[in-house]
Amino acid sequence: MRIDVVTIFPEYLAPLDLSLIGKARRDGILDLHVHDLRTWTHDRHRTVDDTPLGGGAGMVMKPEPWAEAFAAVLSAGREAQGADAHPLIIFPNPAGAPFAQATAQDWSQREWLVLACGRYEGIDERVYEHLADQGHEVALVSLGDYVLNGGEVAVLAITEAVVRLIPGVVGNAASLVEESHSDGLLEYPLYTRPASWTDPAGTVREAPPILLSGDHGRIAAWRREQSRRRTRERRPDLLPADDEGPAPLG
Ligand code: J9T
Repeated sequence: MRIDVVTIFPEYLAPLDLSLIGKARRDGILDLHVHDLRTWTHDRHRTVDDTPLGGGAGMVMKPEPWAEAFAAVLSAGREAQGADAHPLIIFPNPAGAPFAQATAQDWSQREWLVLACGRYEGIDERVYEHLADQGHEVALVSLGDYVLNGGEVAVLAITEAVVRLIPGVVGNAASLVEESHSDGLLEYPLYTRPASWTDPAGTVREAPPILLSGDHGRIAAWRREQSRRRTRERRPDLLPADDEGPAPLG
């Protein structure tokens, strides 16, 4: 997979050299290019923003550097990926559609993603219109209902969520199937040795005995019930509307 990131803070993306993502790059699974938007400014101050037309607080990112950036990045990408390569152009934005595990699954199968980091109040709307007019697929996605100072942190999160799903990036494929959100429920509680642990306050804490029983059928049923209970308590919005909860006793 090729990923291009356009930002005014290329150093913000330095963590993408680390851990599993860094290894995917060194292994040739991920071809990542980070670009400084200011490359495509032409004034002495390398200006990327201006005041909002119509008035209001803050600054808006100017369309010209973005249009030039996309022309250059898309043409370099086509050179590398082949003339018929089609990028998905992604703008992290608090007003976007929710980014979820299903989105990550979908995007992990694409050949080429271009991630564009907005700063200030946002990017001039005509940039999106222009890209769509050029026939590009454009997606605005939100990580949740809160505001960040810029798209960079969202790009780190999106890149990690997507790249770890590419075959060969996470060693144990089964761990991708079992984790939270992969089956629409939250993950069950996890335990490791020692089975009996005395915490620093002196309290003895036992792992659930069923996990030591060796009965894989009962363990699977217990975990499923724990997942359902946890999801009901913390994220009822993830459960089907007709979910009844545990059967009453007696
Ligand atoms: C500037 O970008 C944001 O503030 C942002 C991006 C993606 N998701 C959010 N919830 C916020």
